[in-house]
Amino acid sequence: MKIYTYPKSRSLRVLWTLEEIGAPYESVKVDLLSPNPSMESPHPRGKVPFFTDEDISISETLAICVYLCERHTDEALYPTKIEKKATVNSWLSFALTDLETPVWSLLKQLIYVPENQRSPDLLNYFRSEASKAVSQVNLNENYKWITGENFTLADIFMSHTLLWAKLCRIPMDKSIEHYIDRAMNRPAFLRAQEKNNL
Ligand SMILES: N[C@@H](CCC(=O)N[C@@H](CS)C(=O)NCC(=O)O)C(=O)O
Repeated sequence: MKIYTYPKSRSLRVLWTLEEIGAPYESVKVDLLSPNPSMESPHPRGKVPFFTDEDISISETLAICVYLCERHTDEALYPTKIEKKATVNSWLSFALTDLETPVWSLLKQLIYVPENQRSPDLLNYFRSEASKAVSQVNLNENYKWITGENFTLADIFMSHTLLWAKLCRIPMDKSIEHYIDRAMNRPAFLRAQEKNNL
């Protein structure tokens, strides 16, 4: 299995999934932003993450992570029981739509647009949409992780997107900050982060 990566990008979510599963893999860092890349991503739109497993090629972070869980039948990370899977899928969908859309739009403005070229109206709009989505994350205090006792794929996507929101200084409850910290202190996350940022 080969995964194409770039530091501080979504490829971290795939490496984290692989580390949680404990599957062997090879990671290849691509030259994402260079005008003359020495290593390009084979992704059809030149992005990361991109993944290959013998004759299978997959783009899109969630599709790769679900493939990995199903390939390795990781029942805890991505349950097969339909009720549990539906709960994990609900959080995955929330993470990638309501939460990630404004957070990623805001992050891109802050990272790629020079300060003197940013539109205050646009920034305020993304900030308010991101704050609304973060305020809608109600963690159940009886649950260890977002869907219950087990750490799942939903925690990888939710905690990483909430981390992006935190980096954009979106206000959040202490309980959410603690949730992010607990997720990011998992040994699998720490190994994945180290590999992704090489
Ligand atoms: N929907 C895609 C988004 C992938 C994506 O936009 N990746 C960024 C890095 S986090 C990228 O490759 N950007 C470079 C580009 O758009 O050319 C996914 O979830 O995998």
